Formats: sequence, C-alpha cells, structure tokens
Amino acid sequence: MSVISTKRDGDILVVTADNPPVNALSAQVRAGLADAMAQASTDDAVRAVVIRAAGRTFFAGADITEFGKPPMEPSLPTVIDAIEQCGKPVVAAIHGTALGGGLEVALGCHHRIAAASAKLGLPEVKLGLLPGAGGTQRLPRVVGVAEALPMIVTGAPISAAKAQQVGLVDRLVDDAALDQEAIAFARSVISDDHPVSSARTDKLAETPPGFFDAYRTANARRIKGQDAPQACIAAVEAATTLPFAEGIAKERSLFKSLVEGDQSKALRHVFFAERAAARIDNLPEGTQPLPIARVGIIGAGTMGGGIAMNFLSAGIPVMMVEREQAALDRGVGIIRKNYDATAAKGRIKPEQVDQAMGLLSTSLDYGDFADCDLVIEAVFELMDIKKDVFGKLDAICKPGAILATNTSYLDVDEIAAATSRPEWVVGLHFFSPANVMRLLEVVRGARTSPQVMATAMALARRIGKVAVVSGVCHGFIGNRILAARTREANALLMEGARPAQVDQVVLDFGFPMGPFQMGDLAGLDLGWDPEKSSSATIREVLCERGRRGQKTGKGFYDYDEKRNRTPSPEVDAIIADFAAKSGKEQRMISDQEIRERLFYPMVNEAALILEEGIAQRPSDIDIVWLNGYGWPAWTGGPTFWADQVGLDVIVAGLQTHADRLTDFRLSPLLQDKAAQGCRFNG
Ligand code: 3H9
Repeated sequence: MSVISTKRDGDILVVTADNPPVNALSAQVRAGLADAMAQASTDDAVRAVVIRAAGRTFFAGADITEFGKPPMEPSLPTVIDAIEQCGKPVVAAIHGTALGGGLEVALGCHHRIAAASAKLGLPEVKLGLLPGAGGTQRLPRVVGVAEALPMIVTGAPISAAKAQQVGLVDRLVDDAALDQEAIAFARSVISDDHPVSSARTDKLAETPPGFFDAYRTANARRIKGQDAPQACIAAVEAATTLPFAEGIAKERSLFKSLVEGDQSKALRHVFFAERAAARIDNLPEGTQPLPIARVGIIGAGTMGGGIAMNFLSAGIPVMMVEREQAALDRGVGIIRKNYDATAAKGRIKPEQVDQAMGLLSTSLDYGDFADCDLVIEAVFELMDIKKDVFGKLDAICKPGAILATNTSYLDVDEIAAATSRPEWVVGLHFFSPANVMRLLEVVRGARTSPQVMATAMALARRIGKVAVVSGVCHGFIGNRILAARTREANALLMEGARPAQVDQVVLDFGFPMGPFQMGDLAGLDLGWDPEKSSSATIREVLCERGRRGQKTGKGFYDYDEKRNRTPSPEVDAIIADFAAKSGKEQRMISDQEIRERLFYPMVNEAALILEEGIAQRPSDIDIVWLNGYGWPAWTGGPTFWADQVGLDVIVAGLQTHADRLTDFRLSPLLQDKAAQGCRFNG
C-alpha cells in the first residue's frame, strides 16, 4: 500500500499518511504529499484538504535515517511551501505526536485541529539540529517568540491544550472524533480567508526589546558548548529581523552546518543507541515478559525509597519492608515529601500524590512478600548480608517471582547461588537518586532466564527508565569504567595536579561535575569505616580530618554556606605529604595530558568490557555513561567519542602514558581495531 493515499469526502480531499511506525517524513512520504497537493490544486471538485495520519501518530518528524545521505527530492521545505500555497484551505488533523518536520507540516497548513491527547513539539535540538523546514520562522509567527523560543531551544513538546492556549492549534477535540471533526472544520472554513503562517507579522511585533540577549544570558550555562541551541536562537532571532524568505535562507544554512557537524552526528547516534539498548541479544524468539502486578522492596532508605517511587508513579503497588518501624516511618515520610515537592512545582497534580501513596504498603515481615511478582533488595552492600536476604526470599516468595538485587558491584551469580532458583535472579542496578536518574543496569547472571531478562527490560520501559543489559563483573558497565577514571584522577594528584585542575578538565569536556566535586557531593565517607581507617589513602585522611564532603562543609574543596567551592590549602598539604612519602616526583601537568590520562583509560576499559561480553554492543556503554554519569550527549558517549578521536590516536596515547597508568592492561580488542583502522560503532 502507498504511504500516502487520498480519498474524497464530498468536496474535502482527505490525505492519509501511513508509514509505520511513526509516519516519519521519508522521501516517499514527501513525494506522496507533493502529489496529493497537486491533486488538490487541480481538482475543481476539491474545495478543502485534510492531512491526517494513520497508526499511532501524526508525522513524528523527518526520517532521521536519511540524514548524512544524499538528499532526495522533493525536500520537506518544498512540500510545506506547496501546502501553504495551495489555494484551498488545508487542515492538519493531529493525533499522537506532531514532532519536528511533522509540526512544520502542520505549520504549513492553514489550520490545525488536534486530539486532546496529542503533543506538539520541535525536538530537533535533541538531535543537534534546528527545525530545518521553516519551523524557526513559522512557529514564532504563529505563537510569538516568547512561546516559540523555549520550544525550539529545549525541544520539549507541549500538550494539545497548551498548544490551543498559545494559538498553535485552532481547535481541540476528543481523540475519537478527530477525523470527523477535521472534515467538518475544513468544510466550515472553505469560504474564509485562510491564514498563511509565513505571511503573519502580528505576533512578531510583540517581541520585547532585548528579548534574545536576555534569553542567551539566562540560559548560558545550560547551553554552553553546544552548537544547536545557539543556532536555534540565531534562527528565531532572524525571524524577527529578516523577511520570511531571508529568514528561511538563514535557517537552511544553519541547518546544513549543524547536520554535517560532529555534535549532531553524536546526538543522532545517541537516538538510535537508546533504542538499540532495549534489545536483548540471544533472546529465544517469542519470549514474552511476565506480568508484574506487585513489587516488594527491602530497605526504606534513600535507595529503597527512590526505587519504590518509580513503581508507585507508574501505578504499580509496592510492599516495602524494613527491620524497624522507625526506619519505615522515616522512609515513607521521605517518599511523601518528595512527591509533595514535585506537586508544589506543578509537575504532578496533588491527587496524584495521594494515588501514589495509596499504592504503598509497609511491613516489618518478609512474609508479606509472598504475593509479590518481583522483590528488589536495597540493603547494605555486603555479600554475606545479600546472601542471607536472598536465602530468606527464596523460602518466602512464590514460584515464578523474580528476585532482584540492587547491588552496584557485587557478584550477582554468587548472590543467585544462595537461592534454589538462580534463573529467577537478576541485578537491577538503579542509580541515585533512583526516582530521578533515568539509567537502569539490568544485570544478567550466568543463569538468569531469558524470560526474566525480557520482563526486567519491559518493566524498565514501563517505569520510564533507559535500561542497558550488563553481564556480571565488578562494578558492571558504569562503575567499572568510573573506577578507571578515578584511579587516574587520584594518580594525577600524586604527580602534581590539583583537584581543581583535574575537575576543570572534566568540566571543560562538558560534564556537569568533575570527579572530586562528585566525590564531595556523594560524601567521601561512603563505605569508609572510622574503626578500620588506616590513613592509607588521601580520601581516608580527608575523612579522618572531618573533611567528608559537602555535607561537612569541606572535602576535596572548602565550601561556603552557599556551597560555593574553593581549593583548600589543607588538602594541598595532605596531597603533598602523600606524594613525598610515595617518592612521586611533582611536576606541572598539562590539561591535555590530564584529558588523555582520564579519558583514554575509560575507552580502554570500555573495550575490555566489550571483549569480555559484559556489554552487548559499544553503544550500550554510551547510553550508560550518558544517563548515569553526566557524559555530555553532544559528544556521543565514550565509544562514539573514541571513534571521533580515532582509536589509533587513543592507543598511541595509552602507550605514551603506559608507565604512569595505574593497573593498566591494554585491551587487545582496542589494539586490533586501532591497527585495522576500525571504529567501535559502524
Ligand atoms: C526533523 O524533523 C528535521 C526537520 O526539522 C528538518 C528536515 C529538513 N525517523 O521511539 P520509538 C523509529 S528531525 C526515523 O521506540 P515511541 C525508531 O528508531 C526529527 N525513525 O517509539 C524506532 O525504530 P526501531 C524530529 C524514527 O513510541 C521506531 O521508530 N523528530 C523516527 O517510544 C519507534 O520509535 C524527532 O526527533 C524518525 N523521525 O516514541 C522525533 N522516530 O523500532 C523522534 C522514530 O527500529 N521520535 N523512529 O528501534 C521520537 O521522539 C519517538 O520515536 C516518538 C515515538 C515519540 C515519536
């Protein structure tokens, strides 16, 4: 069947797109739309047009797979011009998501009518692009710059109700009535003058003086180092200073340079990487996820509470068990406080807080897990404790219940061996704060069954996580690579670098935080036992001296009451003392060397992880670091970034620094790929 079909409803031509799964505006779709518009213009019996889409959504944008390939005619801007210039009114009937090029098509139409559940947005910036089919010029003309600019620069979609409120949508209708209403609406406007978005100037005239400079200043930190948001602002500003045709030319040229640039390539990689991560290798065909209707959680601390919120928010009942009532009460109190704070910010409705809390039950008795389909433990990170917990769960939980550990480092196979059902044991490694962080490492034990894996991945999607499959090893994918960076960050201190210099290199790379800032934020005493402290590491000495991180006002840095950090002479002295004792020569270390020493070993660790089969594919490693550790998305993640740098360059750098690197073993996989001029990705 053709991706675009037309059908007459009296004097209305109904143009339907049917290009599953998301009606992307591929070359075929564009050609079909162009033909349909030609038909509408020449057929005298047609007096108005409705453009609609079959399946789950209106056009979700340009076909991202076409970027980077030779352009195919007709271009999207040409098709949209043809729609706008049609002498007969054209109505977009929007359901699902009108995104990117899809919303640009709608903006080319003379009217927009939307199903109440629809969402509209220009998310191109998330792909390192700007709306390149007139969106930066037409949207501000239709809704004004104050509404248009944030939509274009953040890429966040708006609801149909909001779209109606700002004048982007003419009419909102019940989902089921959309097609009928769109046809009736088209018929009702046949004799009217039809509004042409590109010809409008009324909303642009409302632009306050200094609007763009103020926006740039207010958002400077958020968009630092990123090409696309800057280009988005420049293009929307052009809408206010240039005639439409010149504004479009400016948009075109900015789009062209973005689409050819490294940042957009990286972000497009991320888009597909995120979707690839959801796939489990070697899953027998037809493996179906099991239903999860009730979840048990052991531990009401920060982690257990955060994990619980994921399920409560998704409408899944939770049974939370602790050893003492006081701990349970505290945990429940924190969960409610978190929900109340979210409601106070307007992100959820007050009744949703009650709904979520209503799904939470608590108990001091493991026996209450008997009817749970999944139990997740978030208890202290000690093998003996975990084994004890799993032994108990095995005795209590019903057959077919999944037993999950939230361990960040421990051997999931050893934990599974404490049960009589290792096939039903899986690692679910949430990141803190677990109700906020998107990443979930789903750890596949040697005996974890395919169905349990499929269930865990499906459940992750249901609770809005980006899940990545990891094999069993110390620290799994994320923390194992983190350890490689931490080792080098510490070694650099001993050689003469200062925490602030190391952190600055990481900040300049685009991370929100450097390793020492991160340590201070998390607390340097994590896992530190004052009874057993032996003053053997800088970190131990810092803890001994009460420098336990931000919470004590000092750690690697000194903090003022507003948590502003300054380098600490005391820390410098501690480091110098350690360095002297170790006999390490102190030297000036360049930022370039710090960068190579921190990031190249991470790439090496990623390669080791791949050759050991811990990660299923290179892009999974990128997804872990982008979503769990603040790696800047516009560089694509560790393996994509390594491809851009050149694996040969990285291997040469590792060899140069080899004598100074801690616990270093060059990955044969990395070495081979570099020698053959290969990449990790594609
Ligand atoms: C643009 O429009 C540029 C223009 O301004 C200028 C041009 C000149 N193309 O996400 P899902 C695939 S830029 C190709 O799992 P959901 C996706 O890879 C574009 N493929 O579904 C996946 O494939 P697979 C601006 C696409 O229900 C499958 O569809 N638009 C595209 O969770 C299902 O996707 C955007 O950035 C595409 N545009 O979410 C919107 N979109 O099954 C991007 C999806 O093989 N899309 N695929 O893994 C989305 O945000 C979500 O897909 C959407 C549905 C919300 C629509």
